[in-house]
Amino acid sequence: MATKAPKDNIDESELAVGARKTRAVGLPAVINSLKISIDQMGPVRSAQTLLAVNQVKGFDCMGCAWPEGDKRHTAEFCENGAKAVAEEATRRTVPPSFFAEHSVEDLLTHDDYWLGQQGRLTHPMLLDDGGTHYRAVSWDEANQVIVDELGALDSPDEAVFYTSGRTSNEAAFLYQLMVRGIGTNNLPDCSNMCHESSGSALNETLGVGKGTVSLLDLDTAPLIIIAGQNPGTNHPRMLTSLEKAKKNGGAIVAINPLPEAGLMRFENPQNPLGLLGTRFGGGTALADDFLQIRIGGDQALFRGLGKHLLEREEATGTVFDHAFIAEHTLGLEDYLASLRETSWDEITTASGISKAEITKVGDRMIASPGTIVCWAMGLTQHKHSVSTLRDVVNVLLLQGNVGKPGAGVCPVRGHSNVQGDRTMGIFERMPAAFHDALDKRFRFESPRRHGYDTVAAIRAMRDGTAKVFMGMGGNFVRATPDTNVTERALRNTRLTVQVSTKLNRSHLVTGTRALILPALGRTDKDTQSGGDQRVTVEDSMSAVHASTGRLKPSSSEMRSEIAIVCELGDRLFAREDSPFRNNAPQLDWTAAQADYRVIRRHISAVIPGFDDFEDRIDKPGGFVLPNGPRDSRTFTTATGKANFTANTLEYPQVPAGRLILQTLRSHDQYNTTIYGKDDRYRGISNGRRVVFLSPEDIAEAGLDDGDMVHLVSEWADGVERRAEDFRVVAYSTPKGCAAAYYPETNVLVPLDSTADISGTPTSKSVIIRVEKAA
Ligand SMILES: Nc1nc2c(c(=O)[nH]1)N[C@H]1C(S)=C(S)[C@@H](COP(=O)(O)OP(=O)(O)OC[C@H]3O[C@@H](n4cnc5c(=O)[nH]c(N)nc54)[C@H](O)[C@@H]3O)O[C@H]1N2
Ligand SMILES: Nc1nc2c(c(=O)[nH]1)N[C@H]1C(S)=C(S)[C@@H](COP(=O)(O)OP(=O)(O)OC[C@H]3O[C@@H](n4cnc5c(=O)[nH]c(N)nc54)[C@H](O)[C@@H]3O)O[C@H]1N2
Ligand SMILES: [Mo]
Repeated sequence: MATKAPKDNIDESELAVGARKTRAVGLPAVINSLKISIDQMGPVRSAQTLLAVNQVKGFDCMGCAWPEGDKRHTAEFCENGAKAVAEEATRRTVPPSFFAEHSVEDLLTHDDYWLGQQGRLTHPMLLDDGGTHYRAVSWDEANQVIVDELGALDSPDEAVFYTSGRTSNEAAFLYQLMVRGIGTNNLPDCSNMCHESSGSALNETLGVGKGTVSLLDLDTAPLIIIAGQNPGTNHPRMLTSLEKAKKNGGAIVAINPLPEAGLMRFENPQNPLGLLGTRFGGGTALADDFLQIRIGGDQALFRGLGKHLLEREEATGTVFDHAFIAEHTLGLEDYLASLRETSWDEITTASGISKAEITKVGDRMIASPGTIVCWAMGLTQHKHSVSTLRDVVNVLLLQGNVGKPGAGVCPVRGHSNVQGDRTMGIFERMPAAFHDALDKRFRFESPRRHGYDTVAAIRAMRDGTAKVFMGMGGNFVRATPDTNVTERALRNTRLTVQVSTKLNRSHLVTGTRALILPALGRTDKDTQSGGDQRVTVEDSMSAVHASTGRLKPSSSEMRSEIAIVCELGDRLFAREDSPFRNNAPQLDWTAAQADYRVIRRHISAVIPGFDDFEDRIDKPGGFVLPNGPRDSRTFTTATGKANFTANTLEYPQVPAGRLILQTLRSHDQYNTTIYGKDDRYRGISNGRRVVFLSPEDIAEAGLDDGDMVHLVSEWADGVERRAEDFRVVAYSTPKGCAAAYYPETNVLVPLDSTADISGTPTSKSVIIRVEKAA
């Protein structure tokens, strides 16, 4: 079957470009979220659902991983959380009749927006070998297909099991157990494309792959540096914390190539003055300093901050926290040598930021009793992301900014349970201690060879060494890099299985056979034979709490992710004819499905920090997992100390006439789910195929604002990757630095262009040239 670009059905003739906004939230946000909610759910269901978001007895918002405060507002959600909820709780459905009407080939001509708008998946659907349409099947038949294909593999490593970060702790725990029971660690996840670089850098330097701050630290921080993150769109509830920090006298520094509205000024819709703010020009000014950095220049910038701290320390002797350094760290001298070797010239060239601006921020750090650095994809999706983040940690360690109030590292997570999924063992290379505990509890031998991460999984499918793909949520084909290569890779498999809530392109780019398994989401009531169930999630600050859905599912054929895994587990391991009976994990899958408390007891036994799990999630707000650096300045690294590191300074080298492109999110999307075609804060409406360029670059390329262009990515393998028909938008971004939306531009990200050590695709640094469309 030929791959038709979904572009065929895209009409962007109404695309309009208006003024960029200089502030976030306020009244338009409330109106926009209500409109989308009522369109999708109707007024009654909207009120029912939105009032239960993030409430103690309600469900956890699947919009992002930002934590909830102790005192909850009646409406503890944000515009984009409301959109995420509406997207899931929609009354629209995609029943079997829909698939009878639309062939797969027909569906392939529609874009992500159209596909997502069709509604919730309601029945297990099978695409037969050579079939043109999906047809409804029973759960029994669907499971049999999976069991047969897995049973027929020459090695369990020929199967790949992806996870997206919405999966609950309970589902994730059983899913990894099932996969390891089959005999493989091929557990790639969305984290491989997201915060893997953070985990790599933090584990090595601090001994935990997670953040070391609490919400209280953030609210009371004297200085917050936010690098490579757009909280106004992607973590709107973080703005409430930033507003509190400002009111408490804290300062904020934003480091970003773009002047993102949410970093500049905030009007809180949960505060009456915030609502009025839009009309009266009020709200809270957020960033005290905005450093408009070149894409990929952050390592140099943090090197500059370290260099300034060193120079002031040498002059005054009062900058470093000598007691902390002596007691808790190793490697200072090598790091200081790397600072001395780096010239200010190189720092300013690489970052595009003047020495005066850098030293001003450095002086803020020197004057501040504590500093928090927050970051997201702008720091993690570059070739040199791990060394960039090591240099972030270095600067913080100089002043002992870990494990004291108002200080620390804050990698701001994406998916609402991506951090919890990792805690539960969704990782292709878990440490030996985890395997030991798992093996002991379930009396089997889990495989110890490392599995594939996301990029390795694509290579294996492309090369024919992986033959079965299963996705627990997510939209693998659209989220991953090098779209054409990835599509070929999936088409090369024997079976693709997608456990999903909504229709997406991963259901259409399939193996020889394909299954869609319709799952319950966070908002749905989950009733099993043991009664109504709740699940748990872990937020960005390591707080674990319960989530209970309340809406009646749109179809009785939908199943919880846990039920799906348990049923499969039972078939794979526990029956007379089960293909993986030898060395099967000893678990009563049926009992686990009936009552999720059983699963939580297993989790308590295997994973540290989950003692008295059930009791502790009865408490409002749940409980916080132990964190050595935060709680007691304990660093369980290889050396037993927090490690300074000496890194080679890197930054993107862009050939003449070329630009560096970052691929980012609009305000109306959730990763590959497109809620609408506006990007309000950046002034875009009714379209997504835009490329933001600096006025200087537009002039140099002989283009005009509004021209249509093709984006061509150039990479070491000599392959030209093209994304066509984008409209040029003149925008405030450093010269040489372009921006366009993901996932339309994933086709430009080469599969083999990955971050050193973490393997994350370099989605924020793609070298391109811009061709004027004929
Ligand atoms: N509404 C909504 N919420 C979401 C998501 C969503 O799609 N929609 N996605 C969720 C997920 S999975 C994630 S991971 C997070 C993502 O949250 P973000 O990381 O905020 O998402 P991006 O849109 O990728 O934005 C990256 C930011 O980094 C900046 N940037 C790009 N390159 C550089 C650089 O080299 N240096 C610096 N300093 N900055 C740079 C960009 O200008 C942009 O502001 O959000 C989560 N929340
Ligand atoms: N170019 C570029 N590529 C990127 C990025 C980038 O910035 N630039 N960002 C990367 C990042 S940070 C991430 S996290 C990945 C995201 O990658 P994914 O997590 O794979 O993608 P999503 O778009 O979040 O997945 C959406 C789909 O998940 C399903 N879904 C939603 N809720 C549920 C649920 O509760 N259960 C189940 N079973 N299914 C559900 C729906 O069917 C929906 O279509 O993309 C990465 N790709
Ligand atoms: Mo993410």
